Parts: sequence; structure tokens; C-alpha cells
Amino acid sequence: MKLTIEDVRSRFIKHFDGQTGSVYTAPGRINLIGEHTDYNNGYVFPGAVEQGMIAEIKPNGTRNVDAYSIDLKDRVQFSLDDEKGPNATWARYIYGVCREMMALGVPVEGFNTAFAGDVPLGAGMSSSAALESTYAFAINDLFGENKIERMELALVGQRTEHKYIGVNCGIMDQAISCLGKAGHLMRMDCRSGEIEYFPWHPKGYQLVLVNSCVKHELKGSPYNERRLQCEHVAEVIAKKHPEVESLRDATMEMLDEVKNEITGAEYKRARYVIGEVVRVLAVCEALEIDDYEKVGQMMYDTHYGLSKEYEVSCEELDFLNDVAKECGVTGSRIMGGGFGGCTINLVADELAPNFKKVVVEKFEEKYGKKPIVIDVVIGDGARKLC
Ligand code: GAF
Repeated sequence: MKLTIEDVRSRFIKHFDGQTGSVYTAPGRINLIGEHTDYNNGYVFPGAVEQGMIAEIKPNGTRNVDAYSIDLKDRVQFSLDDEKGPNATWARYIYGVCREMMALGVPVEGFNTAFAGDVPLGAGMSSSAALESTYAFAINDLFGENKIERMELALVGQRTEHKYIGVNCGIMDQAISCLGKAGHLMRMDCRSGEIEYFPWHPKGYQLVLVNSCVKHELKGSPYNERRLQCEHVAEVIAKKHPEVESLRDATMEMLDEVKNEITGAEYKRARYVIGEVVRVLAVCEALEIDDYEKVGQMMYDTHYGLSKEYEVSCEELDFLNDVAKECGVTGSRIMGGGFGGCTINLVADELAPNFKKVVVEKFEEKYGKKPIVIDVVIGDGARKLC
């Protein structure tokens, strides 16, 4: 069920003695292609979704934040001036955003807040970026006269992940959550920050997510290790090719030249990334001429790479990918960081009803639980609701 302002407001009123405040939202995301390319300075091609976080906020005239998570039924208080911050992970996202906004010179004051989300947790749809972007946008509006640009707000969210959560993520999730546009995918060059919006009007096709419900969480996963492996390969290549600053600049030939100087695992990781950077650009070109077969093939290639080379898949996601192929789905792949979560599927309209039925039946038959099918609608980025 779609989360509404009223769902959040009623709890805010209950927990904060009948007060009301301002309400903000920021979305989760899908990503058509370009996975694990952001922290390699390559391209990504995400879109914001309709599901997101909604937060009500009211300044309270103190230096304290009093925060209530409606979904977790948990209330945490912290001081903006505390150097350490709260223990609860969900509250650390809010604390981190406050501290990073203060570091940018925003005169953040204490506030009462309640929030909830309808981005499925652990589905690889970036609920954490939605939370960070909601609060970054809100704080900018409430205390910062909206002086900070959206890309800078995205960087606040990314720094929050790095410094307060311990996930060394790239910029994709926060960027699309802050900068998404309804009906458009956003290609971003993660080195220059350059952005191009592509209208998403797939004639005769639709995007469908299938959530395996295998919980994905980047914290504590080998995500940071993958990033280090990529950076190490780039450093080794740079000794021979100083123009290579990150894997985005490398070619397969360069990689083969250093094959004996890196581990087998590093070789596979880099092979995947170098291929993926090229695939994003190829998908954008294919979209310009409505070549959805090509887009779909690239998605299957990405799945293969994420599963066999980057090794961030799991049995259930590979199974979902196989079922998609059997059902004639045009393109299918793991979406997001991996280690669980969703597949994203590009499906011809006439095949979609059958695919949605069969994928649920087959998955349930094999794993004893139903996956969740989500129709993708591309929505807007962070904004004030009222
Ligand atoms: C996660 C990260 F947060 C992103 O920065 C990105 O690396 C993604 O995994 C993989 O493409 O969502």
C-alpha cells in the first residue's frame, strides 16, 4: 500500500503532543544498468521510484533531535553537539546527515521528527539513500534557506554512509534520490557529475522488479572489499598506464597485461567493471533507437558478470534470472549492490501477466515463499510535501 502523508502525520501528532510540522519525502531507486560502476568513476543509469521515505519535522528550539521510526516503533534522542551519536543504525543516518549539514555551515537546530517508508527494506532499492536524502533536503529547507544544491545534498548522504555507517558506497543512490525526475532515467557520469535525463517511454515494454526477499544489507557485506579490489587493480594498471585513475579508464587489454600481478578474484572483478562501463553507454545508444532487444541482452550480460565475475549474486537471484529467460523476458538482472534483493526485468507488455504469475509460482515451489512483484513507475526526487 502506498504510504501517505496522513500515515506519518497521525503518528507525529500522537508522539509529539498534537503538534504538526513540515513533511518531506525522497525516493528509492531502480537502476537500468551500471552496477558497481559509480565508485569506479564510471556511468550509472538509475531512475527514482514512487516508493520512498516520508518524514514530518518540527524544530523544537533545543539542540536535541527527538526521532521516532514509525516502522520500527523505536524512539531515539540525540544531541546535535554529541561527537559520537546514537547507536541505533536508523538514527545514525539522521544524525550523520545533521552533522554533515552542520559541517557545510547550515545552522541546524534541534527538531522533533517521525518517519516511515514504503521502499522495501533490504531489497536493493536504496531505502537508506531515501532516508538520507529526505533529511538532507528537509534540513536544507528548514534551516539552510535552500542554499545547498541537490548534488551537494547527495554528497552529504554519501558521506553519512562512509563516516557514520561504514559503507563506502558510490554516489548513485543518493544522486538519483535527490535529482530524480518523473518519467525519466538519469545517466550520470560519476567522475564529472554530469547528468543527462532520458525520457523513459518504453513502447510495448515495462519494468518489473521481483524481490527475492533475501535480505540484502551492504553494512557487513563484502561490498567494501569489492571496492578495494577494484581500486587495487586500477593502481596496478596505473603503474604501466599513468592515465588510468580508476577502472573506468582501463581496457580489457590493459587488464590482461597485469593479469599476473593481481589475484584471480581481482581479475574477475575488474573484467566485470570494465565491461559494465561500456554496457551503460551501449544501452543509452540502443534506447535512442528503441532497440529494446539490445538493452535486454546487455541486462542479461550484466547479470552474468555480477553473478560469475563480481560474485554478488545468490542462488535465489540466479534462479529468478533463469525463470525470466524461460518466460521470454527481454532483459533481467540483479539490481543494486547484490547479495540478495531484487531482479529488474524488462518485459514485453504481452508477456508480463504470464511472467508475473509464473515467476511467483516457480519461486514458491522451489523456496517455499512468494517473491514480491513490483511494477516500476519512475517518480520524482526529494521534495517538500506540505
Ligand atoms: C549500492 C551502493 F550504495 C551504490 O553506490 C552502488 O555502488 C550500488 O550498490 C551498486 O551499483 O546500492
